[in-house]
Amino acid sequence: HNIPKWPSNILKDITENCTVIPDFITENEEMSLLKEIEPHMKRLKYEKSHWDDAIYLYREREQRNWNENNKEVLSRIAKASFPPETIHLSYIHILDLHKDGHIKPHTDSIRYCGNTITGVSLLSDSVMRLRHKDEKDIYIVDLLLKRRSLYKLTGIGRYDFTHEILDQKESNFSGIKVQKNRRISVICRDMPQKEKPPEEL
Ligand code: AKG
Repeated sequence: HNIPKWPSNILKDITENCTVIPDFITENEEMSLLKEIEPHMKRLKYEKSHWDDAIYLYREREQRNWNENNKEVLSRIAKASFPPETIHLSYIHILDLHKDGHIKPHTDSIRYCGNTITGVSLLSDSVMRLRHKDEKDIYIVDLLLKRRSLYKLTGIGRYDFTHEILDQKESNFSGIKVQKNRRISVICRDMPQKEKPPEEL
């Protein structure tokens, strides 16, 4: 993490709740995931813009069924990221970002995502930038997402900060250029919190 002087409560929350585990999967596990992802993905065309205009040059799909090896990896991701008993979505979101693509600052809608977003990065390193929603040029954290690492966003990083993936020209971390190529992320989310039942009259 790359953090300027911040109020200690924000700093503590973001440091505890927005984490990256390097080498979360092995090269073999990365290959095994790609083998199951690529045949479907390569039939799709890269899109220039997303329905809410958050992503540039990407293709995506959701996958529910996986082979046994990959299932094991996916359950390790869930175990590392969600508190026990959390119900996470059974569809895994797979996002293929072109070398020249990027993801603009956004927060995931509470209609589709609960408290946690977690993802493993395949094929390329990249930089994820978190910006505070009200102080977007002051409270900024960059996370280096190395190939095969697992990131997790929860707490204020999920709700009070936007996240984005920098385009290749801007991809620097601690002053060092990060080579961003085509990147595939395998993303898990927990279920949105159920709405409170209406109060009885
Ligand atoms: C999201 O799921 O909201 C993202 O921005 C995905 C980030 C990623 O590619 O890992």
